[in-house]
Amino acid sequence: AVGAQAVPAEAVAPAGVTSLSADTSLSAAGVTGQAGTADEFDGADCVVGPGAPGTDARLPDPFTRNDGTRITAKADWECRRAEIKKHAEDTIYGAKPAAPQSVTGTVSRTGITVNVSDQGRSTSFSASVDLPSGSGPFPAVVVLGGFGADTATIKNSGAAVISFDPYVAGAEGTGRSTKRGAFYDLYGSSSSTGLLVAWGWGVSRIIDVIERSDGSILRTDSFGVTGCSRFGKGAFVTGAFDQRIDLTMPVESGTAGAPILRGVATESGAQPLSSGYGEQPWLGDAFGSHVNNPAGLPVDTHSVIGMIAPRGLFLMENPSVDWLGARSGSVAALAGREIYTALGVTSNISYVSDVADGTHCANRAEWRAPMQASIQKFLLGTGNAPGVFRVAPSKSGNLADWRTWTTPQLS
Ligand code: MCU
Repeated sequence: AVGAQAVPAEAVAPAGVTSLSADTSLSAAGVTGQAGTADEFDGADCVVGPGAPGTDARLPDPFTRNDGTRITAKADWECRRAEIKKHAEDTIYGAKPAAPQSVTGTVSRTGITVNVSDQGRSTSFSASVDLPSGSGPFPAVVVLGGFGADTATIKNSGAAVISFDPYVAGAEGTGRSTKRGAFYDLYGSSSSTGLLVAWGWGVSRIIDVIERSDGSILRTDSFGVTGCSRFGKGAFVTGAFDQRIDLTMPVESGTAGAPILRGVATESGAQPLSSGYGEQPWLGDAFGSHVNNPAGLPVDTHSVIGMIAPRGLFLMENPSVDWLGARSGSVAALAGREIYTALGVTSNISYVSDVADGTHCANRAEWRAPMQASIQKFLLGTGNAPGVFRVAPSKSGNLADWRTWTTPQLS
């Protein structure tokens, strides 16, 4: 097709094996938040020790390894993050499989097609593209779902919008053993992996196609993700599980999104864990045994924020709807910010919940400037990380109530 580029039908090298690019996850480029090449997830050569269940109603120490030692250097985060990822997969979300054997597709000015095969099974899906003004190539923000994301601000900031319907990757309304969508076409309808990882997997395959395109329309190295409500949960998990995403912007994600799971379990009016697990198969099947025992989780969402660190993160929450658990969201952000601080990039995380309009998924003026600054810094490489942290007084959690650990000075 005119304007479309075929992507070579080559197999994807396993993460950590490709020599295409240096690992920038904790390099200078990664720490300063510049867009750049990275693997889907680094840490393939880390030894992930056997983990133990959690034992505390407060947040586990993200800096203590599975073997009980504490990390001492920023460079240690890569392998600690790999341990956190394994725990998060095993107990909260379900596993995200290694990169599939083949991903091909096309990028045009209006759309992206994706064909994926793995272990003898194949599937395809597509997403639409809406370019900003200017000549490009442009960075792109993947918008999950059709509402609640400020696409005007994304485009005005100089990024393309990729609209992706997450339900093509993982449908809602199924049972846990009858899951449907492109992810489950490949990995089976009774896969124990929940929808949020399935949605993120879809975004990762879109990135595969862009990464291997000629880069004339969309940049091959600069990606963001956003979405509101259930798609805010999806944006959060998508960013955590793909380090090629330079900027993650979850909106009003609620239970199963950014708010600490230990917190929503007790926060007045917040969506209970049983509902977050049961309303849709968003979380992995394994979370079923933690619905009534969040203290037994070896990690919590502050550590999932640590999977995103040091990359750009802008969390947006709504204090007016109790169901959304914004107090637990503030604790996740405060605790997660300690990881950013330890890595020397405190301003790479922003959080804004002191918003006037209480309507769920409203387009809010308070979020525009930090969103624009985040896109400029993390996707275009201009200006400074916003480092905005504004918590609604009505839903302000106290980190000291939730931790016994201190934040290390990492070398
Ligand atoms: C906050 O996201 C969800 C919430 O978890 C659900 O309980 C509710 O039914 O839907 C919200 C949502 O996605 O709203 C658009």
